[in-house]
Amino acid sequence: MSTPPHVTPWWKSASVYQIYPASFLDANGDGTGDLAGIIAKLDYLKDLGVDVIWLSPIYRSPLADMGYDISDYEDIDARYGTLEDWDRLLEGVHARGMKLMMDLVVNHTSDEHAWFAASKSSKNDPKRDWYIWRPGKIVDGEELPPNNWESLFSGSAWERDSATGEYYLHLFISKQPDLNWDNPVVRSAIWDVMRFWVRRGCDGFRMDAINCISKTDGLPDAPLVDHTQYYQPASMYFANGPQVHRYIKQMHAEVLSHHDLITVGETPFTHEESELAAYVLPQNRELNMVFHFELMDIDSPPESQLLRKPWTLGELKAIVSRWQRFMRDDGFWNAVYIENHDHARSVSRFGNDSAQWRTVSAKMLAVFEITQTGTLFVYQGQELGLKNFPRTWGIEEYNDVAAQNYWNLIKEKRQKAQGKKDVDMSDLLDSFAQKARDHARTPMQWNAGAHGGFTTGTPWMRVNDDYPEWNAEQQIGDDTSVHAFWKRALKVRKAHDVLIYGDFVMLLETDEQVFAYTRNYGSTSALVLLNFKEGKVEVDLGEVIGGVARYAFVLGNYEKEAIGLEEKVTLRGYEARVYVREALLN
Ligand code: TEU
Repeated sequence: MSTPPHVTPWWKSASVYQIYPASFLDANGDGTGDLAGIIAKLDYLKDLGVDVIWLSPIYRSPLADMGYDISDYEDIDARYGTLEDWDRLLEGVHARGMKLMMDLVVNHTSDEHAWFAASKSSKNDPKRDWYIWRPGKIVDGEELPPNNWESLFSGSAWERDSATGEYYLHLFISKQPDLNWDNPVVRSAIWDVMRFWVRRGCDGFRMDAINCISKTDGLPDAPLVDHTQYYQPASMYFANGPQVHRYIKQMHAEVLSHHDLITVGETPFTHEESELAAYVLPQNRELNMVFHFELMDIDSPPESQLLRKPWTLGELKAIVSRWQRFMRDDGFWNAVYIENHDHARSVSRFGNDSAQWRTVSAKMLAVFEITQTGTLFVYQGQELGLKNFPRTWGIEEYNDVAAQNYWNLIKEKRQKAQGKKDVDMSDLLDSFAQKARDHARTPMQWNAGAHGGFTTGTPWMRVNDDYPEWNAEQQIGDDTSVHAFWKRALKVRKAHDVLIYGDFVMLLETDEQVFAYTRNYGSTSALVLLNFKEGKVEVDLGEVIGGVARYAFVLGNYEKEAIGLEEKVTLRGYEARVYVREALLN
């Protein structure tokens, strides 16, 4: 049994809800969601049990990567509203006892940011060194980019600027030039941006690609792994780089330490626990927690997150159990999530989105999340069991620059290899139908009206076809809905500290159908049983936990009323159950 932690900051027990503003609710009919739309739904969020709202970027942006390309950190994009709307939003959030967390995107800016315009204007501009500029490399008389790094969104990670003949680094698209964090003036400009929002009242930050801010000195060529092209994946030279912890410690000293904020770093390209421990362990004074990518990468082959590889429950169990137990006693704290704006819908990915199993498997995944230790993250629409849009939608429905660029790259390669324009791309559409980021970005389905009640205009992105029968209004009125279940599940989590803070003991380790674990906290234990498949399955608890006495039912996705616990339990398709037991004192 573990000892309760001495200090339990508020953000540990928080349920965070991520809003993707463009797709949440459009209040002014222009087809894009806005701050006024979010304000209109604050009661909906409060009623669900949300403690913290995380807003994906709403700053001024050309939206080349949906706002993760910021052209002014201290203003709201007109599509979303104004700074005054943001103040009203904050007021509404705080009035309901919730908190507001902003997305901090400071690995890069937009190429339309004034900082970059100055940087680009001349080699002698004082801001030249705010970004990462290098001359090209001459190989056999031909000019190549400074190194062979591949952009995360396909092609070279360098863009040549004809005015000065130099290249700038962009790990993401060319409209997202990387800031030069090695320049102390850049860092202090970033601390100022953070202070601006903290002063205005925000309660914390989700930090985009924060482990990518320090690049390896000399920017060496990446090893050759993809023989079909010149550009190579280079995360070993930009993820968790040499100065990253120095810079985040400085951020902590300059900004974070002066306030009571929630901070979560996004840390892609990293599966190694020890690597991430450095960001999170309290004595390091960096961040509260990070989003590790091991679970999100479970079904991706190395070449792209947009492709699919099969995964087993055994792999998922091993990943979850490792992170759940990792350095608990030293204060490592998890961020628990299975869905966000960069991934396909969890019910389609980890559950079963067929008509028969969608509701029950979405609820099972809710139990899976709320019974893990860590701060809980729910993505908009997850509380309704929203699923991927259908395979029948063509490539024109995929708006995301990641999907578009990857599609074009593969198409060009095929055209070249086959010597014809018309090439078969259906296999890639199969993959996209399962893995593209676009699935998470379709508009929220509020009701059965036109465009799911998301907008009175033309939505910036098509609403999933199922909105007439699958929407918030219909679910709120139905006690058996996914929404009603999430609401109950979030309450159950809050009522049982063992679910938030307890340790994690995996049972039935090699079972490929059932994920079962116990959690222990002080004198309380919880038992969690999750069937990840359609078929019924029997579990002999007598064998695994040596008896079921005094376990009380607290949550299940089949019946609402208590189901007693027998030593031999039969779990139905995608069934999930949670039991809690108080130890007998003496
Ligand atoms: O994502 C960082 C990231 O590396 C990935 O999750 C990325 O989406 C993936 O590699 C693409 O296939 C963050 C944001 O969450 C994402 O939306 C942005 O596009 C990206 O940074 C750039 O700001």
